Amino acid sequence: MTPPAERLELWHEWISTHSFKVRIVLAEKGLAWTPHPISLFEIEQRTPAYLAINPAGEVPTLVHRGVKLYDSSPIAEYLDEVFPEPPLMPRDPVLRLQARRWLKYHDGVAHLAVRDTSFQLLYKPKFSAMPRAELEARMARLPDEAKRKRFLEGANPQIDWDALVRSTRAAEAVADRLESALGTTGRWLAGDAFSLGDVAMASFADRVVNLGMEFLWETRPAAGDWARRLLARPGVQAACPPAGERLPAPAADTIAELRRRLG
Ligand SMILES: N[C@@H](CCC(=O)N[C@@H](CS)C(=O)NCC(=O)O)C(=O)O
Repeated sequence: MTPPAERLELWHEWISTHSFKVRIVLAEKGLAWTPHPISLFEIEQRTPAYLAINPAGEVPTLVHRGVKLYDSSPIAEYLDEVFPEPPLMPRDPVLRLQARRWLKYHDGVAHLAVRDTSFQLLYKPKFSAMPRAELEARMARLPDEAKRKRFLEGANPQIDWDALVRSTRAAEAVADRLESALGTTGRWLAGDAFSLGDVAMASFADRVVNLGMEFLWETRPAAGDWARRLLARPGVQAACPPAGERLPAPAADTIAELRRRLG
């Protein structure tokens, strides 16, 4: 039996893109972990019990050897250092740099494109189905005013088409970057071996499917091929949200209308 300090305890949300990254690393390395699900819809990230674990009120948090570890990209690198097999960082320093750049790009850019498209197409139907008073009571627990305001817009079930087109254009730019990189980096994003660079961008590939936006790959065949190979990996599959945790995909006519507006 694993001694308690050696156990990997993960506070996570199934549909959180940052949590997904850590779950993939755990699965690719065949590591067992103890799940502590945090519902972001219930704003459980702001309960006193969770703030005692992660004062920033974000998921994921990994606890290992009595240490609380924060921020998904540094956590992914930590796991790769402490559990080196199979390695998820290339040996070549230039390829290592590339893998780190994808981690940074995900957290700073790709994640935002996914967040904003998801808000319009996946979260709004869920938020707007909630009684307004309940939504307000939940959002009041968020200290960040901009975030609170953004989520309260979810009370309106109508898609904000300008916002959706803008965020889909941002997703197109991410897809362009994947396409041009895959023409030069090799089979994966940082060389010929699967690495943390691919782990970083896996949530983008996964969310494209959930959003019904596979049309992004139509003119970007290398990126589409990469996304399909990535999502077929057993480690990535094991890390994916179970069906019951996913938000329903948008209707086909919503995607058709989006494509019409994208031109
Ligand atoms: N820097 C953190 C960011 C994590 C993050 O933004 N998590 C989101 C879910 S994907 C979250 O917990 N949001 C809740 C909130 O901000 O209230 C990381 O890389 O892990």
